[in-house]
Amino acid sequence: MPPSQKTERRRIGLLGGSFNPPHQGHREISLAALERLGLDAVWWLVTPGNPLKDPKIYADYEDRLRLARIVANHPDIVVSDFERRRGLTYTAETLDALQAINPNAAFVWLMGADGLDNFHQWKEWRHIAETVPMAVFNRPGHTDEALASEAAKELAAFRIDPDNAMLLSETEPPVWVFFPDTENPLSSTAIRSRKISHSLTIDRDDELIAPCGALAFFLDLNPDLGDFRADVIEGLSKLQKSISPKYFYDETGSKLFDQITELEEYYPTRTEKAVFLENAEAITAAIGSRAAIFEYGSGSSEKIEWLVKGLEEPAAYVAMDISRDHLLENASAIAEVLPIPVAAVCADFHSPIELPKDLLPSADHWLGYFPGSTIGNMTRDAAKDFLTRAADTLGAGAQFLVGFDLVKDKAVLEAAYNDARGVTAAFNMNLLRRIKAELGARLDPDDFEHYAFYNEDEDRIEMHLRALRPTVIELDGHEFSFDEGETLHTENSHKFTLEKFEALVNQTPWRLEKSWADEKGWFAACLLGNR
Ligand code: SAH
Ligand code: AVI
Repeated sequence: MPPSQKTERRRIGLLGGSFNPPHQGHREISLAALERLGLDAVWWLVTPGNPLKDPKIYADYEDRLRLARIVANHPDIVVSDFERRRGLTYTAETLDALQAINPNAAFVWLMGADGLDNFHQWKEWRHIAETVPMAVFNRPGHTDEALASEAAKELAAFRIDPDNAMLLSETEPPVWVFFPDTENPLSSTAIRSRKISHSLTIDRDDELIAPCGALAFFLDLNPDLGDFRADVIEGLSKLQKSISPKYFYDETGSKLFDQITELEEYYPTRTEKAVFLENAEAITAAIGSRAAIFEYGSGSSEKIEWLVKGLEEPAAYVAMDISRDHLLENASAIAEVLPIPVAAVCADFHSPIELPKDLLPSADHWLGYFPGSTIGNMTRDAAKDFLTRAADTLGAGAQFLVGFDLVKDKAVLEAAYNDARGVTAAFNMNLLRRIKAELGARLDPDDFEHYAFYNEDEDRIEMHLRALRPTVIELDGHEFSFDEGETLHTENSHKFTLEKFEALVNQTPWRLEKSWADEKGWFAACLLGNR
């Protein structure tokens, strides 16, 4: 084939591995490969399981893929599940399959130097070396071992100088290059075995902590795995059928909530924004310098910029939410914008959370941040427990900035939860869609309607799904029957007076330091101190 045609082939680097977890080291190797080998793209081949490793240590494959996409965070890095789709375990077979279906691609196999150490144990390693050019990138402490490894010695005659690396992808294998200057201190093994200080013991197999794209770290406490089914069955078995509002927030629900915040009728978001912006100076002055912010239920992280901008030397922002993909997407995006380290924690705020202190630069104190009146979605007892747990999480000397909705005219309240465009109804009905799609329940969403009203005795908006006619939800052999008009209670949204909020706070380790509200007295923000 003439050289001109050859250079038109797409040059693709292949980085194989379990990506358990993916980390900056994978990204560094890929970026170095793109630049030094003149590649068009790097494909990360996420292997379902490495036959040389114990299968029990693997995080869920979907989680590894998802996290890899976030960590890669680059238009020329493609995360691929090719090996899973093809049922392939060995690199030699994967390369044959890839070349067969991509005859016009010039593949290069990429490896960290640690990979070269035991390369001679890979199945058909000589076949691999004869099939594709290889590029090996130095990792700390591996230079000597890597170049002294059996495979390196046997292939020594085929090693080219890094100065000629641009030619590698077009050179007939066996051929390889070693880059001695691409060290990166992280490896998946080191991250998995790392104990995060005395304050955070990672002792459950399913917890995962990793540097993650633009994020300083991502801590996944796997909050919702497996509970949805049990919670739905338990909730539907009650006399007043009910389900926790935390199940609203899958990807669709989170997006619908974002739409709710922009509705004409839904006054809380814009009123809270006005309270924050009009009192920004007083609020940030009362918080003081070098606070590390921990936002509960951060959603789209829409309410953080004014705070970081106003605070004196803010130390870090940690976004926490139960909705994993939405959290990762939004925390990663805000990390590109904020001038401070940003991290993410996927957790249920009804469970204890310990913060990985040694992964953040030293901060003077934690500032809990809980805007949006999400605290109103908890019962009074749950709110009390939540505040008590938060005092524990954030530690002595912490502060807590909480936004909450105030009691007001019933018509204004009810309109906010019965918008004309039906977005709130869709948000409510999304729960039925989830129960049907994810749990395989038999139900007809058309048998239900959105129903929201203000319960004056309890100072709360209640949202329900009301049966329009007698109907049944079948799930796992259970039959949950609804009479006409019977409801599934899906959410409470409590409204407070300042006095009642302070009385609640006084039952917890927090004390009210300051409060602010808008002119109409529709929405308030309180700064609490943990003394
Ligand atoms: N703070 C944002 C979003 C509020 S919506 C704002 O003020 O606009 C409520 C958020 O809380 C959602 O992002 C939802 O995913 C999250 N959430 C709900 N229940 C949760 C739980 N039990 N644990 C953690 N996050 C939860
Ligand atoms: C997140 N939370 C404070 C919202 C609220 O107003 O209770 C959720 C919501 N439910 C219906 N509309 C908005």
